[in-house]
Amino acid sequence: MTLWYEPREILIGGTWRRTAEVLGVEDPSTGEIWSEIAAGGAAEIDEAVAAAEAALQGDWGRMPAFERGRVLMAISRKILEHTEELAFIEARDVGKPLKQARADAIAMARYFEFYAGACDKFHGETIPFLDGYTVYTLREPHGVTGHIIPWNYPMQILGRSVGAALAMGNAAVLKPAEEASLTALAFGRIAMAAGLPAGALNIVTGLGEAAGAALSGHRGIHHISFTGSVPVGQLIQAAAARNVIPVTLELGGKSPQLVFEDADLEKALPFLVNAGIQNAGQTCSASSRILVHRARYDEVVEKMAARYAQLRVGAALADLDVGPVISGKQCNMINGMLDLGKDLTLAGQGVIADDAPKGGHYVRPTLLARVNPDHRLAQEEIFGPVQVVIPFSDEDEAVKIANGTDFGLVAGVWSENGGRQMRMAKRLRAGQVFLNNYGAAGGVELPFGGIGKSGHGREKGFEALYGFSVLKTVAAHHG
Ligand code: TXE
Repeated sequence: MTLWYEPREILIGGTWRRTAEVLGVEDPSTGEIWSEIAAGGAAEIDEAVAAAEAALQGDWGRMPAFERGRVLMAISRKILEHTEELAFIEARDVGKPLKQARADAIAMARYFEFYAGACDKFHGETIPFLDGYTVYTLREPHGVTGHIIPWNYPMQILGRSVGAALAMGNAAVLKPAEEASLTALAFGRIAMAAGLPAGALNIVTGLGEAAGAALSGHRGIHHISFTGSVPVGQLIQAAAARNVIPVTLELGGKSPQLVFEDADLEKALPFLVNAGIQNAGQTCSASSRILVHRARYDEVVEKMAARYAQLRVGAALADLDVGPVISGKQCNMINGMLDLGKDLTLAGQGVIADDAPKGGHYVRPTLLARVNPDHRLAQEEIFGPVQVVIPFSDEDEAVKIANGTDFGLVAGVWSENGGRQMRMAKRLRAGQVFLNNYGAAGGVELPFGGIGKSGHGREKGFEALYGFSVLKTVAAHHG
């Protein structure tokens, strides 16, 4: 394994450079510091924004759409050439099992492939108007786009956000999460080697309060996309309001899966559990609430509990079912939430492997039954491998419980009744509804985003291109 990147460097205007200060990076599997990143701040963000603006005025801004597509496609291919290295780095940095990290690298390549093909196929239109006029619209980039991404899926979120922004011809400034910046930096090397012009992508690592705040409040950016916590999302939206720029927020959720009495349980079961424990539950679209019709309630709890008993937790490179959570802070937060559930029915738990390193941040996957829908564990995002199972009696009650949180990101429905599927799809408050599946295999084509405190704006798919471009109307009077 060659670690072919230098994590203490940031990328500005096509040049890699160091900062005066560095930050230690912890391996969540061991609790040891295994790397360092540059601690960028306001000065580096200023330079990155200026470099992005210069790229828009230069080679990148003048590049024809089809050539942008070729560059994005070259990036996609290079990511695939480095899948194993990227997966290794991500597994150590985030703590996710190697197979999940590998899937994330492949998904990042797929985003660039998808958006490569879209570059020269997304355009304006002509509008019939008065005699003597020709009216048409132009789809243009916003200009400089800011991207603040979290640590749970660094590669996937980079792919969906930066991929779509570059496809529309924006120049991006990316601020990865301080906990897990290394694959973003490795991606920077890949993008430059694939021929992305200098300044089209700039990467500044550093703390959220420093580099992140400087980027979101910068007067030189024209759009900001953010994935992370609700409180920081509120700060980002306030900063965007001051500069009157558009903002895309993806802030997590409390996503339910509804299991009706006619559900095909054998098909549903793997999805019910996996959607709660994947990436140790640190997934914005994690299904942390399982709502089950009373007629099948005991059966579902029993079968889910049996799966939980088989779950093995260990170091990322041991590649078990579940890895550690990202940090001691996150671990304490999850355990604090679990303390609130001491009076609830503990239905099932996974097992921490004997050889899991002692300093790692391990949490036993936990299934809690007979939870009141108003309980804090059924209302607040836990962001750990914890699921609650709630009973319901009919469709109306199921919808009331499902829609009864501040969030609205994803919902899943398990039923063999076609009419019910359609009714649920309409009544559930969520940005994505999955019928007899959950997550639709992570498809990059599927628009994604939330309602309520889950945020607003849509990423992924063709829909993201609307968000990362602006429409100009041209009306020519020619007699
Ligand atoms: O998020 P933060 P944290 C939720 C989840 C988790 C909680 C806390 O519930 O337990 O948030 O996680 C940058 N100005 N999600 O503390 O702080 C930061 O550097 C500008 C859900 O990690 O929101 C990082 O790059 N930027 C979620 C990014 O924001 C700032 C994914 C996310 O960090 C900033 C992650 C500031 N003042 C957490 N402060 C999801 N939707 O999937 C921090 N940042």
